[in-house]
Amino acid sequence: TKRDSYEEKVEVTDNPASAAVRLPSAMFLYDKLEWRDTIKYALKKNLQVWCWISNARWELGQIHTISKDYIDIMLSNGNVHSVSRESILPANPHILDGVDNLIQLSYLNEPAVLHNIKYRYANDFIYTKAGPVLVAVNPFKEVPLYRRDCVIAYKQKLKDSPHIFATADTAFNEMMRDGVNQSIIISGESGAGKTETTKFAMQYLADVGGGGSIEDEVLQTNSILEAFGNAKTSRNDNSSRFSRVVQRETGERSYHVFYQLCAGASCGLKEELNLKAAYKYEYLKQSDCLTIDNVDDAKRFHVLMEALDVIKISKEDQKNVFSMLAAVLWLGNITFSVIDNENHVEVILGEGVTNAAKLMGCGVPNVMLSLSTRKIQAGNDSIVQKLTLQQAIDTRDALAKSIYCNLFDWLVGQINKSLGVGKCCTGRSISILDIFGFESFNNNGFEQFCINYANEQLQRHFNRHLFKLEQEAGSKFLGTAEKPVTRAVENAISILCAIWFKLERLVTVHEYAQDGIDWAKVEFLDNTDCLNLLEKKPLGVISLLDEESTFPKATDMTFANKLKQHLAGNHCFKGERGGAFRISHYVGELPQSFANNTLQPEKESSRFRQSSSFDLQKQSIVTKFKGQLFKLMQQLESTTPHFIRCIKPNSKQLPSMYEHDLVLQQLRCCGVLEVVRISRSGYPTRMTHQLFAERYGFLLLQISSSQDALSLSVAILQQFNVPPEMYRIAVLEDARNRFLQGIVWVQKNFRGLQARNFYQQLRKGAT
Ligand code: AD9
Ligand code: MG
Repeated sequence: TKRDSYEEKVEVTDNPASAAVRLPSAMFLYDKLEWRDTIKYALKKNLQVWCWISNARWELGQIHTISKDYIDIMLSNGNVHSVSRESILPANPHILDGVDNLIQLSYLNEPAVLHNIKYRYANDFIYTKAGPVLVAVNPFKEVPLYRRDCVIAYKQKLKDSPHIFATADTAFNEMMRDGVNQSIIISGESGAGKTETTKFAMQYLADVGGGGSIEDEVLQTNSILEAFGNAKTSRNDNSSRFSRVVQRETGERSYHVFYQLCAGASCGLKEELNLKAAYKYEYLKQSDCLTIDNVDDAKRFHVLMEALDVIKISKEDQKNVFSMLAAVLWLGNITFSVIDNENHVEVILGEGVTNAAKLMGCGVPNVMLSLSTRKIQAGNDSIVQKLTLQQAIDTRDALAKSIYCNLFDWLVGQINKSLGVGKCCTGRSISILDIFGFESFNNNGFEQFCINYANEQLQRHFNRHLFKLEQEAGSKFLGTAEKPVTRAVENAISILCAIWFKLERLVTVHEYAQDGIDWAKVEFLDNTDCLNLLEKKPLGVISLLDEESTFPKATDMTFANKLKQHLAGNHCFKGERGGAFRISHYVGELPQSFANNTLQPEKESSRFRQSSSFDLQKQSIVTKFKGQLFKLMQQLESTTPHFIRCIKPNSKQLPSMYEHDLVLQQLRCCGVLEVVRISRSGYPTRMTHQLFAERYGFLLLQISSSQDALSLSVAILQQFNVPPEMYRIAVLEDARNRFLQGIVWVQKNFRGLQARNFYQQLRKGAT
């Protein structure tokens, strides 16, 4: 490309130290200087300067000339555009194309980040670090990154490029070294690759953690969890889902296991369960989608049965599991007839109710009564009330969901029992959380409400961990001059980590002060107000939803009015517009539709709770969800987190396709850009004096008499008015090298206590 050919042409002859330099390196420095002066300087030196120009989408251009108000940019097609200074952003030099970690970019702007991720993705490097966060772009094809040799390479530290194995390895080592539980938190939107990433993390951990039969068992659990927990949606053929047993969008499927059972059960099993083909069941046929391309449900059923064997679920229990699945399917075929002009109903006696009753082990009359009436407690008496058609349908569906939910919980319990969870000798763990990211569709219902609420909590965890801890460590360091690293460092490796840690903190704090970015600015990331809006008692969205769902006459509009009345004061509540209320989430304003959506699931569940016949669910869905989320957050708080953000490169689920806007929106959604900005303020560019002098020496206006690399470097920095603190990094780099050499020397010559004494001395020396 043009840039390549340009670089070939650059020859720098006015400084011997720069003989090897072939790059328009002025760009490296010009974000530290007045931009126009820098460009002028570079142009005077005949250097080409590249920038991003906002032209429908970001396009790379070359700065041609610069006048008082405009800058002329030449695009790749040769056209020259006159633009204002504000509409361009600096581009990174070619040498930084595809860096491993985004913090290494000299210019950190959206087009630069997008370009870097795209560049790597095009070369099948689907992983990139964004400071401490791992970004994983879904390749939508098989990539040769997960073979056993790759596991071994990471295990033996022969490789350290960004990879899910590297992250899993770090978690494992930190658990072993510090004795602290770890968590790997994987988020991203539907189809971004969270579950696949989870499986690769499990593959790696199962290998380092033991291998052999445990590994097999752990990996087999995936087919069980996926059969019962995953379904085809419009965004992902194998989407991890919940609550879709009774209803879903056209073109989507219910949980895989139902279709697998119908397709793969033996003749004997089919007879026992009175099982029919999938299209005979209302719950399955309603969405007009019974199969998935390239997926053989019958074959998957056999894989599932093998996995159930591996985790030692007895044949009898397996049959009970299948009976419950068949019971759910038959429940869906139960119909009602209206018996009076108040719309009260009776269950129609047909194969639906007889089969469901048989499979559930109940009498047919009992089931018929339970689905068409409810008992209400009035003082000491209980009154039996007939249900209307809608109430009866809701009760039937709620029972089906509840059976499925209990079955799923039971299975998870069995899996844990079989894997001996909790019986591990050290009692330490690595938790992997595979969780949907923020979602916003045209029509955001109750499901999106819960998803976005969970993400808001996770975002707080993320912010707290990355920003607040950074801030605390920084102020401690500044305030007391005490070393931020207090943990006793036992071996050479952790001493090394400690020094790096200190280095990061030191520079971070300095940078913030230097650039006038006070910590308060980072506070805008704080999402406490949004969480208050959602969960404050008694006047938060959740409490109000809870309350409203118990009123039989409540409608979406009464709920809307209640929200308006009580929440108008919170700036995250954006009021009602077009049949939706809006919540200002961490990632922006997201509409929350009313229409039969938000209130409806709660009303359904409330009715179900009031019915004494099936007293399976005691809490409202949202309260239960809140409780589960609270527990999850508590569990996460006690771990060292490792964050992975999965990115979907296109919405077509196709390989080699990169949609800029889609990627950008996801990067913004998961706060990657902020993380990089914050992490980058630790100035990650680390170069030896020699390299620095070689790279930038030719920029010196006055040829220095000294040939010593450090003096040359300092002269360059001074010429460009780079503040003196900027090259403290170089001094520490030296200290690091000396220190590393020292460690090697000690390791070669000493052991035990003696070695430890030397390490202490080395540490003091390096400090
Ligand atoms: V959902 O929120 O559960 O709907 P996920 O979990 O984020 O979603 P999933 O892991 O299921 O997405 O990935 C979707 C599909 O992308 C998979 O079925 C694979 O076909 C594909 N994928 C994802 N990651 C990889 C990968 N590392 N290598 C190859 C991948 N294919
Ligand atoms: Mg998933």
